[in-house]
Amino acid sequence: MRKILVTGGAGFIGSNFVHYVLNESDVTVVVLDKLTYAGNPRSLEGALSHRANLVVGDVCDEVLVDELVASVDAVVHFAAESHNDNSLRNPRRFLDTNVIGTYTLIEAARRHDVRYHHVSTDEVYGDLELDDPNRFTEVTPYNPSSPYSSTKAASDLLVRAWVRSFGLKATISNCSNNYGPYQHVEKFIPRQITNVIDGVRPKLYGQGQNVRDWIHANDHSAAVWLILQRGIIGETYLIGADGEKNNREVVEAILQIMGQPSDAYDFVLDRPGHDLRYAIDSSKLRVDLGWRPQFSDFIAGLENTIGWYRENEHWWRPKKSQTEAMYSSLGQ
Ligand code: NAD
Ligand code: TDX
Repeated sequence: MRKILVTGGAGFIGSNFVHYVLNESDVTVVVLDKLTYAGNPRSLEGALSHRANLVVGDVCDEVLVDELVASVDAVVHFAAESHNDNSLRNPRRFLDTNVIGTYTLIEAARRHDVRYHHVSTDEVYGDLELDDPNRFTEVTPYNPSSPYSSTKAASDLLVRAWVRSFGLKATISNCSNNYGPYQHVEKFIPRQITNVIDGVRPKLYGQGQNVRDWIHANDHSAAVWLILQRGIIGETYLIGADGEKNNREVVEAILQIMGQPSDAYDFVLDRPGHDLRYAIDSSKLRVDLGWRPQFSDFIAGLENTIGWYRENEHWWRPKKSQTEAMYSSLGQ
């Protein structure tokens, strides 16, 4: 592999992956990103050079996608509408980008016989009871709950069908909740960190009992890079770092690290259809490809992330007031 196309490379995880690949290899990277409200070219600062360039455009643009895919050895598809709460208010964009965008990319990858890696989420499997001893595996049936997760599930199924029907050279990964620097302030952890910086109490949906399985974005990037090089065509790999925590525990940890009383939060209106618990069994990735998470200490990763938001207000401040206005209109 000499040159790869990374879609959504100005987003949270896509930009992390671009930095990772440039550090780990000699590969040249072309980023295709529409720069929606979620994309920020500043997340690629220090990456754009003779080995990486940014093309501003839409993954649904067939002509542009065809031209770019024809010029690379592999495609890694991160671009998506990624926020559940937005999908409940305005689902249409999720269908366009997540479903038609994926269709556009896999058609181009098929035409040009280019390796394709599809980045997806554990949310395609629905949710688990709090006391369920089982975790999601590669054979758990799909059962998505939200407009976001149903469009991601649809996109995964398109990829599987293109592998079987057309011999597309594809792999799929489904990862749990990511955290780390450069995450949009609409998401749970950065929203609460930046609220505390602003002297606002963190907001927990419902009773704060919902469980997410946290993984640092660097560990996700390392797993995707490994799958791209050593994954078996047609296979799905689950990515997770054994990081289950309920939302209350996460907010209490943020408050504690930021020097606030650990009960200084509020409960707000719950998310409709709110998935109760996600949990990943990543044995296949660990056994078959030898992957291990490097950020196994969640509190240390959170301290580092809080430090980044404290030092990089210029990055998140322009998005904060509009995001909070949206939440307050929903009673959240
Ligand atoms: P993000 O919202 O931070 O970034 C998405 C990026 O895609 C943005 O840069 C945006 O400008 C770009 N984009 C959106 N629509 C586009 C379009 N039509 N054409 C081109 N670019 C477009 O998302 P993220 O959290 O970095 O998620 C990246 C991927 O990882 C998504 O596919 C998501 O489903 C998946 N994922 C995310 C998580 C998580 O916890 N955030 C977990 C598992 C999987
Ligand atoms: O203010 C909040 N209060 C709160 O309690 C927000 C924004 C969220 N929450 C809860 C909802 C979830 O239980 O926190 C949890 C995490 O919420 P999000 O950050 O919105 O993430 P989630 O809905 O779990 O989805 C994330 O992980 C899977 C990503 O946004 C998806 O892109 C990914 O596929």
